[in-house]
Amino acid sequence: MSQEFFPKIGRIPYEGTKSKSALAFRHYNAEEKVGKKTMKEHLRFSMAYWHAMKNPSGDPFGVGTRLRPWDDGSDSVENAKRVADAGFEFMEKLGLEYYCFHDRDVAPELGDLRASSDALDEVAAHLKKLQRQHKVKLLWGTACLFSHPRYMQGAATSPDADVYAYAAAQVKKAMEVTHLLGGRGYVFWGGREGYSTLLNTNMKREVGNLAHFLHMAVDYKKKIGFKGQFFIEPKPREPTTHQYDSDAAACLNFLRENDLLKDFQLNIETNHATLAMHRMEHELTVAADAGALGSVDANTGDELIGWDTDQFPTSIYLTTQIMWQILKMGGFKTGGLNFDAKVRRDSYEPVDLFYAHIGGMDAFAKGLKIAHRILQDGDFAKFVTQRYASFDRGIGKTVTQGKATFESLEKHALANGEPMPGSGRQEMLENLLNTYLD
Ligand code: XLS
Ligand code: NI
Ligand code: NI
Repeated sequence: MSQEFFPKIGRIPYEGTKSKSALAFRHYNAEEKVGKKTMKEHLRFSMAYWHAMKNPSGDPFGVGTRLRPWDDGSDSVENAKRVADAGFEFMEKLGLEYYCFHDRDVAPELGDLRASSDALDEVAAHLKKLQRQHKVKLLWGTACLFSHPRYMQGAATSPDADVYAYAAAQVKKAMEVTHLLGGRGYVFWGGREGYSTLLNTNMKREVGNLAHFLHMAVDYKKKIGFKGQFFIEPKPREPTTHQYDSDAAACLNFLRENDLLKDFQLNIETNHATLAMHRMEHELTVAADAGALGSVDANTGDELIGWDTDQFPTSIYLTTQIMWQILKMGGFKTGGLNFDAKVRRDSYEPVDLFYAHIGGMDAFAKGLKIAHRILQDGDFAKFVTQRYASFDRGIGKTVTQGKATFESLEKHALANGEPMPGSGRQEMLENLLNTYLD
């Protein structure tokens, strides 16, 4: 290592729950087994390059506050490489095995497309070297199709064909780089894919163009032999008022309608679920039930603020529910837990980045252990099976098998008098869940 960016901080050790150190894990013990896999294999933690390395912590009312001695703010490739050096030192010290990036996080956007792509190639070669040196892998790559003014009215849903072409060129390059770096996946998040007023919008045309765009991406993926998984990341609004990928169900519908479901899974983010007025476990379940739960952007929102505050997840209740769904579907295959989260604006020192990730990793490690026990015990599964048992026998079974008719059900209803379902027992089940958190 030529230059050290976090000289006062060593590798973060696991010290167990008795530890009083703020720079140690209390639950995350990478090699410890939970069931058949190690914690590291279950959790597949990833650093979000844009938040950890590049975000200056500005807000709509104030400038950035963060001290980021690794970034001189210039557009040089030299600077981009130095930021990467800091990032990989950071990941190695935390034991983060994966990272995710947008093209414009890792390399500068320059005066024209050719120059930007060349810069990206140069930085990618450096990233490849760093991945080997630090034993870090790329979870997913993506293209930033939302910052530059050209994308103010959308990228793959822009009303302007030249902008659309530019976006395609950018995605093509970002896919090539993701492929070069052995990315496990590639994400499409459509922050500007949507509209703010129907007075100027042809929604059908925009959504149709988006479908064409994704089909071209699938074709190109095959052409270059990229084996990573494609993900769509739902979000209902912010920055755009009405985003087309508004929640898991809307994404699944779009994918099915456009014959794309076999090529895409979903990357579900907690704070986006909140903005869609769903609980995270709802979004995970909708995706998993369709066989399309791929990856998770691990963060959380503020209960009092209605936007994407991207906070680090520290609630064990939340991480338990997330890991419960992940274990239920048999664990991550290509996805992982990407900390799409940022430290608060007032947490401006580099060490705060460590505290934040340690907290998130520990919360998920604990959530994993609890979820594993819940599934082992099987009490919840037993309750739910029982609750629907009437569909496994008698008249219910004819419904399940698709053999019932309105006539047969009417006959049953007439013969059986007033029905009454069993208690839902919500409070008893909430109490039971709390016993696992003790
Ligand atoms: C923004 C999104 C974004 C994606 C990647 O809200 O979460 O960060 O994860 O483009
Ligand atoms: Ni995200
Ligand atoms: Ni987000």
